[in-house]
Amino acid sequence: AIGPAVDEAKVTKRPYPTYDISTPEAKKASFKAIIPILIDEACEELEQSYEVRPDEVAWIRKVLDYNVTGGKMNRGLMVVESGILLFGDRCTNDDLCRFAVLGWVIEMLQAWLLIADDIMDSSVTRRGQPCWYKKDGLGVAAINDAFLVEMLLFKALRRHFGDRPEYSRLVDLVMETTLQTELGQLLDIKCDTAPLSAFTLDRWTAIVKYKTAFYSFYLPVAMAMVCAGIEDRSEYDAAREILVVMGVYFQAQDDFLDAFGSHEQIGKIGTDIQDKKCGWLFVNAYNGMVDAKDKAYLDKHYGQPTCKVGSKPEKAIKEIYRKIGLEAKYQKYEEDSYAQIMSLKGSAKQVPWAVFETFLKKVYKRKK
Ligand code: GPP
Ligand code: MG
Ligand code: MG
Ligand code: MG
Repeated sequence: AIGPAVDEAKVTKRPYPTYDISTPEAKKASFKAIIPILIDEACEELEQSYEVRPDEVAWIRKVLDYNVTGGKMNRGLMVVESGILLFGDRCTNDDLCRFAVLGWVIEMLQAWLLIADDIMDSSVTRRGQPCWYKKDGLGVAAINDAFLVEMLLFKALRRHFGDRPEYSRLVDLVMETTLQTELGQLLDIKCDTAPLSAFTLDRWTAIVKYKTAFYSFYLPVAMAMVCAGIEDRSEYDAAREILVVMGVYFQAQDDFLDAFGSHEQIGKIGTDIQDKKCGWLFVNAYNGMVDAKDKAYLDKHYGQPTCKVGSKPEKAIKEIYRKIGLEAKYQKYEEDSYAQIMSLKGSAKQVPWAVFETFLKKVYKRKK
């Protein structure tokens, strides 16, 4: 389909490579082999249809190289895993490559969200290197790069799915999921001006369900379900219920690791205490675990200018977290989440349980 805005006939789609899924290593390598193709196609299209000059094309290539690759790729790989399990024997090489394209579409979504999130959170490092906005003093100009990656994700989707029946559903799914994520982010950043008394477990759950669970867990599986032609609303509802529990658990891990993970392992320096985040650790500590003295300390310092990363009050707050036994509470929470997820086995009829099990295996008790 040729849109009214630009002449897309000029853009050639690269042929798909052979996608080897015979071993876990081959699966990962095959997935990784798709992103250079998408980046090349994007750069070619920008040059040919949008008159983007060589220097700016090179810039956009750098934005994509720096921000889209280098993550754990859990979300992207899960589209392929789900697709393989849903398609079974009818899965062709082209199907596999298309699942991988969708996987990279999520990784691109993640890339632009993280560029923006790191600005909002005043973070310094990501994936073991400077956050994009911190690189070479880029600063707020990084916002436009985030927007560009967002729109290039839709170009990749259009290029690879534009003539397919599932195209409009995929676009709708990505847009809805982006809105959900932004609404979660809104709740997250509004904590900045909210009183600590508003930091309840309910608020935390609402934040993380929206800012993380939908795009990280529901989206990869739902994309594969759309490709498989699943039409029943109830199937999407059942899958969503399971995947949201997993996503909420995943963000609890992220919040835990923000304070207790090593920088080397998580590739970033935690900013939640400095940023006054409504995180899992704070919410649990503040609501019922701390005594009056520690509560007063949190009231005085949590998210205050006295509490920058590496400062004494920031360290003291982590010490309070340790002292009151939050680590044990977190381990209990891990076990409970696992049990809750397992109790939902069988609720989705057309999606094999192996899809959820594979996802759970990738994240359960993770340390990075
Ligand atoms: C993770 O929160 C949430 C996101 C990355 C969603 C961002 C949404 C936007 C609309 C920009 P986090 O800040 O705890 O993640 P991290 O610890 O990786 O910085
Ligand atoms: Mg952040
Ligand atoms: Mg954030
Ligand atoms: Mg975090």
